[in-house]
Amino acid sequence: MAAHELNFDGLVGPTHNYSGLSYGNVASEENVMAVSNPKEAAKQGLKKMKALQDMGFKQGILAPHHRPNTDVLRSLGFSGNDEKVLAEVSRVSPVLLAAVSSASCMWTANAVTVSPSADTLDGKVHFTAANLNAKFHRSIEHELTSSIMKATFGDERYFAHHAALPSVSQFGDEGAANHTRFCSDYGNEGVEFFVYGRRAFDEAAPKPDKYPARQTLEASEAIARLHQLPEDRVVFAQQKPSTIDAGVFHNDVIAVGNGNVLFYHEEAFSDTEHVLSELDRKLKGASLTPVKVSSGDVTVDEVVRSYLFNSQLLSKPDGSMMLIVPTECKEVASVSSFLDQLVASGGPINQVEMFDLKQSMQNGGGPACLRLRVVLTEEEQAAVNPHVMMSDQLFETLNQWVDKHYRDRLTADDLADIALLRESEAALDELTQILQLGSIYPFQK
Ligand code: SUG
Repeated sequence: MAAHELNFDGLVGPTHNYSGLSYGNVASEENVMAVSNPKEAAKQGLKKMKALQDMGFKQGILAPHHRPNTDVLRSLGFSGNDEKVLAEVSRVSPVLLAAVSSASCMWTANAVTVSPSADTLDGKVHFTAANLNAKFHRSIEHELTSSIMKATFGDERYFAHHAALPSVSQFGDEGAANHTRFCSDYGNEGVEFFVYGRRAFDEAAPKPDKYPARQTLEASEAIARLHQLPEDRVVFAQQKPSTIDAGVFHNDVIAVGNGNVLFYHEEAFSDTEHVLSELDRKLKGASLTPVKVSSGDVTVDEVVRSYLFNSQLLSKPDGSMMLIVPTECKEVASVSSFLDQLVASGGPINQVEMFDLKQSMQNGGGPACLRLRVVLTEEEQAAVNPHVMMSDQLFETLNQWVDKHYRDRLTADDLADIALLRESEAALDELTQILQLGSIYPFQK
């Protein structure tokens, strides 16, 4: 059955800030306390979405979460009205205030794992919300993420939604950032590739020494079971632990795949030869086309600085592929010349487009972090909430909405400002009407 890939980008929320909350994510740590610009961040994201839509790709939008989340603070013992809770938490624990204020849900590659209907035994599209339990500020995302998913993909005839896995580190799950699907054509049965950082129930198994491995094999296996993926459509592989220690906190910072192409760095996986042959064997109707980058061309350190692999690899109508990369790729000389060679090489990737996503990049989120890929048949597409799909009109409306509600400067001190919380609520209330999401936020109930 004919199917397409749709990209759903996270709209950056009004509290976007730099709080250094993600140990192991180099950009997040380096930019702690930098002044953020939420208005610019939201507009940079919208610009990428619109450009892709203009190029003929199908583009959707996922709404931001309400922040600061004072209910989470109440669950931690802060009491009273919002003003009182904010004043108290900023006095006793600014880091907690930062955590409940993060706009991190913008990185929708981490929101859920999605399996298209061609891969699943019951023929439905399956979604599992990621528990994101490696970082407190992200662990508070999954409940609302599930509501937003259900408001977007609501028709139970086509879509099956699973709650996040148990919120313990043994089932640490970071969503689609460690999941890639290969196929001969989007509508055909594919092979789903799960990359994990460690085995949770085997203390002797290899794992990174310095930084946390956020995704476990046990979590990936549970998702494959929930999504009813037969063994011959699944490959599990370990990310090389040394790359996690070098700042590659998700597989999507060192590899990206689309169709039958895997664009990867030679240091990405623990056992590359085995990974490539298993993917090739399980991929039906096509052979795997690996596009390797060696350390001699680009070092792992340069990978982390440029976010070369945190790119979107998109199929063009003629079957060739385009790579959407952040402008940081231009600033790292080896990466820039590698990309020139890649386009000239006659391989499957023959076009590179750069986008300025600096506001998100300074928190370690590139083009691929900002989007969730959902492969849908035409019938399934018709069942998606049409009001979240990008259009010329929606682009205009959302830019005006950002202009009306967003600040262009935010520091750590501003997070305690009750006016910021009220501005954010007003913005999101209006957004639920624009995107026709219903009353998804607790402050609307
Ligand atoms: O989880 N950064 C995010 C970036 C997520 C990137 N996603 C993918 N690679 N798919 C994270 O580390 C930083 C927030 C701060 O420091 O304020 C942050 O959460």
